[in-house]
Amino acid sequence: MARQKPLKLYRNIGIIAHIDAGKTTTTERVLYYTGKKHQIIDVHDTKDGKGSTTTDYMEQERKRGITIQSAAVTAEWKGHQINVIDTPGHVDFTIEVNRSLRVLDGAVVVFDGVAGVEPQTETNWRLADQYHVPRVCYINKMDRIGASFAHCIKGIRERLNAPALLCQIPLGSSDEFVGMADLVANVAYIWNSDDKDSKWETVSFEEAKARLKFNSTVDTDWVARLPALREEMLETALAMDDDAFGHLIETGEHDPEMLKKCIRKGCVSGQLVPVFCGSSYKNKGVQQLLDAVVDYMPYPGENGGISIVDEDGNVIGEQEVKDDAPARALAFKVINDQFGTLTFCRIYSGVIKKGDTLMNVTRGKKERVGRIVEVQADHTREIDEVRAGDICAFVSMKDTETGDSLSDPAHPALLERMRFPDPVISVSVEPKSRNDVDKLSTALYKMVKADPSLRMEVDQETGQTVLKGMGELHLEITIDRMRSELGVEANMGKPKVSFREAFGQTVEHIYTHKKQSGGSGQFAEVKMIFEPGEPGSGVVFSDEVVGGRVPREYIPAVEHAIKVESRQGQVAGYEVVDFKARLLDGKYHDVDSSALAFEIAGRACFREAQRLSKPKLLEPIMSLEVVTEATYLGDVIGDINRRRGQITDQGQKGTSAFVQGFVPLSEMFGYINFLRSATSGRGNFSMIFDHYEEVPASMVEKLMEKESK
Ligand SMILES: Nc1nc2c(ncn2[C@@H]2O[C@H](COP(=O)(O)OP(=O)(O)OP(=O)(O)O)[C@@H](O)[C@H]2O)c(=O)[nH]1
Ligand SMILES: [Mg+2]
Repeated sequence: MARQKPLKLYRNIGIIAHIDAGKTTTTERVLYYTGKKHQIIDVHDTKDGKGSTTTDYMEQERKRGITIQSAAVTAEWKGHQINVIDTPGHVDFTIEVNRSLRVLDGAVVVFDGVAGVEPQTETNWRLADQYHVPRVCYINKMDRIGASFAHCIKGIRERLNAPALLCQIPLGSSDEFVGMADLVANVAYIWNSDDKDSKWETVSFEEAKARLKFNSTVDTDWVARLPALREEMLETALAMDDDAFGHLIETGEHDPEMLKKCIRKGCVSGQLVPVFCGSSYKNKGVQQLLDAVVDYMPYPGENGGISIVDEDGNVIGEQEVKDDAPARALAFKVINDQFGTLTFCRIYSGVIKKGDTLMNVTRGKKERVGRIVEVQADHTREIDEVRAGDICAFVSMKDTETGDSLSDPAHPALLERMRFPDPVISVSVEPKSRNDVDKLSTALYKMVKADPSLRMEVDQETGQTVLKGMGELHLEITIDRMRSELGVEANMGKPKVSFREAFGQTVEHIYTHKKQSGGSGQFAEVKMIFEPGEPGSGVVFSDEVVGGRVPREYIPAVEHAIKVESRQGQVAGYEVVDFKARLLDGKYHDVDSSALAFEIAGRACFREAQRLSKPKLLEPIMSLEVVTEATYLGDVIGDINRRRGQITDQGQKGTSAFVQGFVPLSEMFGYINFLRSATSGRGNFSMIFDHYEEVPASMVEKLMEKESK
């Protein structure tokens, strides 16, 4: 079968933002206006069980009115196929944004018109930077009291450091919000009702100025400045093309098609970030936003292909996005439920048909493509083939995990890998009933396989199963989903911080393992240097033995010993991170040496060396932002200081006050309760993992005592 739609008519986009900015509400409008859906469900209605939005269909999402998993939907707009992924804004589910951005070609970043740039907007923005994803901004909720376009733009320019290009200007705000001026088309759109089917009127700037009378002088001023703002936009946009810019300067004129081309060029290359506005809830601006997606967001491959890497992650080539090439795909999400496994993939090149065999290059295993489905939130539709640029799911793949590369077995290639965040918090998990012990570990294994930001471990001392994740909500939801999706009930212990350990200084150490009991003995000696590494450098082992003083065959045993032993450090049994272990020298015995003897020597050498290195205990430090009324700010700041926090900024945000800073996670459990009572319920906070820092020596004992309770 030939390609149904040219690649140029595809858009794969993500909707990303801080929690509650209105991503799901906007996605719901996209489905309605593109004719995919005949009614709109609002997020806040879903709690009463009246139905659910298309993308927040999971039980836990409906109950809480938040998005937890990213969900994909497809819509048609002006002859284009738009694949949209609605992502969660809550920090605990960042992995969902991470993996979506990895495979998408563009993103619509949604802002709450009152709050402007919020912490998770910043985190998601940085992720999009990392993956070079072109963006447009959509200032939503312009109908809310306190909405300020100027405040949002300031945040986009200053906090996100983004080259914002104002393509629209709101007409009014809060209950006076009636539409927007389109600086590109040089006209204004005015709605006279909030109804989802109401049409807008298109008028000139002069008419808009004559007709609209606002109570707010700020809003009136925006309308007065429209011609000047348009000039500014023209100059910035046309500067993307020397000829077009020269023509504008000489004649004061421009070609409207050329203008759109320039904005598109700037947007796709990341030199410009076009800005739009509206109120999804009041049904204003979503159709215009869809036009912007078609006009300015890249089609698959327009922004370059996908990097091909070697086993160490070094880029060794690029695969263009086209059908006429070996099949190459990246698995970005795996869902396991009672019905089986769905492996979501983005196809970068080639054509993959039902019944084909692919190579999982990451794991060196072949996978058969049984069935292929197109996913619409919680529905699937069978299809026969997929092509470059498509996003689909393969049914019942066996070994493929998130981040794996699949390719034509005759032309294997590894695609650039995804990076996953480290979990910072852990809980012990126990089955509710004794009979469920086996069922629990199988279920946990499935949850961990589906979510790369979750880890499962068995505590070597207590035998307890420990689940690690991004935050309290993440772990709670995981346990709850295990109940609703896999039918396994479990109890969760108190959440604990994932501390870490590190070498305090470089240590050289020799350990001799010698045992003579009866028959054959054991003998191994290792001389090693342990050096603390940069944060994030991981555990590196280097074999520097010369002259066979430790025979080749025993070296892997020493390396293995270090990897295993470093999982439980000498300060308090936490994982030891970021160090280099250099095996310099050693001794062996022809008869008594063995891999086991060298492993024992390696482990003991590590333990003694870490103890001698003045080891450090590290704790996760969170970046915190609290938004509340100015009167409560003093109390909030005092409390942050008491929690060993450090204030980095404070000020005014719209009508509210805010404070930002760093606080150790171990001091932050149950913070929501404090904030509620300290601010009479008028405070909000968000907290994101920032970095690990050494626990002050005076605190180590106190913290460990608290932990063991
Ligand atoms: N006034 C107003 N409220 C809105 C608008 N858009 C969304 N909301 C409301 O804001 C709340 C959050 O909306 P969602 O669409 O769930 O936000 P989200 O960005 O998907 O949130 P998460 O997925 O949980 O991060 C809901 O109560 C919406 O009804 C808007 O344009 N104006
Ligand atoms: Mg949502």
